[in-house]
Amino acid sequence: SRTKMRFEARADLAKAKIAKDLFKLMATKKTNLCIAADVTSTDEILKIAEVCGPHICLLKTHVDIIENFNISFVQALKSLAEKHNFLIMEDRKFADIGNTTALQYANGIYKIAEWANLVTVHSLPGQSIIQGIKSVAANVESRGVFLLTEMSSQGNLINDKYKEGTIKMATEGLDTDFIAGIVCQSAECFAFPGLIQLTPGVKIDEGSDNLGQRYNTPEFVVKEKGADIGVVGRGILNASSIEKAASLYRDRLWSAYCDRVGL
Ligand code: 5FU
Repeated sequence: SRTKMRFEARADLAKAKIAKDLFKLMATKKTNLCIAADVTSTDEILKIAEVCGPHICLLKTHVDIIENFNISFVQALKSLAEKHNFLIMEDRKFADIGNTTALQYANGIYKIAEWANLVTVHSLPGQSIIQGIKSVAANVESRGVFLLTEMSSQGNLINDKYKEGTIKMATEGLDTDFIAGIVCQSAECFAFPGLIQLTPGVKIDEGSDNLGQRYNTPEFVVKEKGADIGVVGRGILNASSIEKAASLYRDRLWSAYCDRVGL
């Protein structure tokens, strides 16, 4: 099964160039930690990127929570991504028709297409949402999307039929060369080894928050649930030292991956 394969071998099977690059980056840098930089000032995000950069494969943003967004922030974040060798994902969870999504991706204040290597997308509107994003991606080789087939939140409405349709879109659709992976909670979601499983809801102290978020440990999500990349937000951001916490999560997630593939 895909969960027993090493990232290097899976890179060869990936259809999206950006997925190949991310698999290789993880294998070389020895990290499968994605930090969710959910803070509201550009300074705080840049500090997270500088301090945690050496430990992560991916930095995930919610750009619309930033209070003082500006273009020099984007330049600074891009240079830190280059310096520390990580990719940037904007967790926008697009969910509109292709034309509107294309405008939201490339235009407005944020111009996400210019700086985010990866974006998250709901499959709800159908194939046209992927086509819309792809149509305005300047360089298709350095861009890609993750489709959601499961959410970590309590009581979400995604059912089996929706999941199956989404996986079909990711593996048999028109734009498989632009789909890097799947955001989900379990290995059963898909079988194709060329897609990357990104799993949020990761915390050393399991449990939940008071707004429906549910957490599992790094070992559980990687070994039992097939996560290739674990997303950690508050588990790191609320620690007294974010640098130490990032290092700890990195070690726990990477050791779990090594155990899983027999490294
Ligand atoms: F698609 C999903 C999902 O199913 N659950 C999530 O929690 C995305 N997320 C994101 O991961 C969410 O928007 C946060 O940015 C992050 C989790 O942050 P936490 O602080 O670790 O709970």
